[in-house]
Amino acid sequence: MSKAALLARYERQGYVIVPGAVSEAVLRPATGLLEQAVGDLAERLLRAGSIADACRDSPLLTRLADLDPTGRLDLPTGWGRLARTEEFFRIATCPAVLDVLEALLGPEITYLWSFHVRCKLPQTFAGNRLRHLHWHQDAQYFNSATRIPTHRLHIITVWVPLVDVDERNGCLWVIPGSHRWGLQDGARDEEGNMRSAREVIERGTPEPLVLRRGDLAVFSNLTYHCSELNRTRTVRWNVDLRYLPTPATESTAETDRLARDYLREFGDTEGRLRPFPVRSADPRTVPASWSDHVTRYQQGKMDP
Ligand SMILES: O=C(O)CCC(=O)C(=O)O
Repeated sequence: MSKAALLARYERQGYVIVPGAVSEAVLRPATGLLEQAVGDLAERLLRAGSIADACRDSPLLTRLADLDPTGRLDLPTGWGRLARTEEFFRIATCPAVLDVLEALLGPEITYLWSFHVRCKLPQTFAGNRLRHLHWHQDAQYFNSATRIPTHRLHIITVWVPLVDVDERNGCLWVIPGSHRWGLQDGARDEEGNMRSAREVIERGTPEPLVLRRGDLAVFSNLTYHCSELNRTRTVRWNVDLRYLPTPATESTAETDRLARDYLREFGDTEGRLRPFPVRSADPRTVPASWSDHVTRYQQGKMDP
């Protein structure tokens, strides 16, 4: 699809799907890291006597679920620390992702360290915070975490499936056109997940984002989305990443001013995880590699 067609579709729907955007060469190292992390967890649980079998032959798609056939353990659903690694950095900065973002955000793009590496466990699992994520706008999260009215900024989420996803294993759903409704009221529920104050599905027709590994789902901070139960025995793995246009330093435009405040505040709250440019007409501002990024933007304070 041309850049203009991508932008037109995104502006109409509030989201786009980009099939086959990310190659195995980019995805494979990150998946390998996850396999290793799940393997380490399995060995720890085995040593602690919490499980009977480390399921060493199980693939990433099922291993966590296989470890705990009765779903009684409180297995982790967030693996975000892994995102602070070269393997996941390569997904966040891969040209295929940035080309899509350039079509939607323009040529100056900043990566926000607002990322998740998530697994949605089968619905029967205890302590599964990702079991059912209710309808929300990402701006509802950003606004509740900062003083800045971030819904006036254009922040994009890139949702990268690491396994094929559909209605059975808890894919994302979106409400096309909901990005034009403006910011809606919402609050965190008892599990810390955002929930909208009003029933939103009456206002639109939800669509499932059926994706294969390598595809991308890209949506705005105002687009309503949710994910439902994983009704399979497999584990739904994904990464989600966030970006915004880099504000012009000298500009007095309101969005540039808000974005500068937001980035300053974001940097303060996250400390080590300072947002950084991933694409620019001035390539000197963009880290050329993971180690360049660590040196220039993490000030040597990386301690995942
Ligand atoms: O991955 C999910 O199930 C939900 C993700 C989500 O809400 C997000 O990426 O903003």
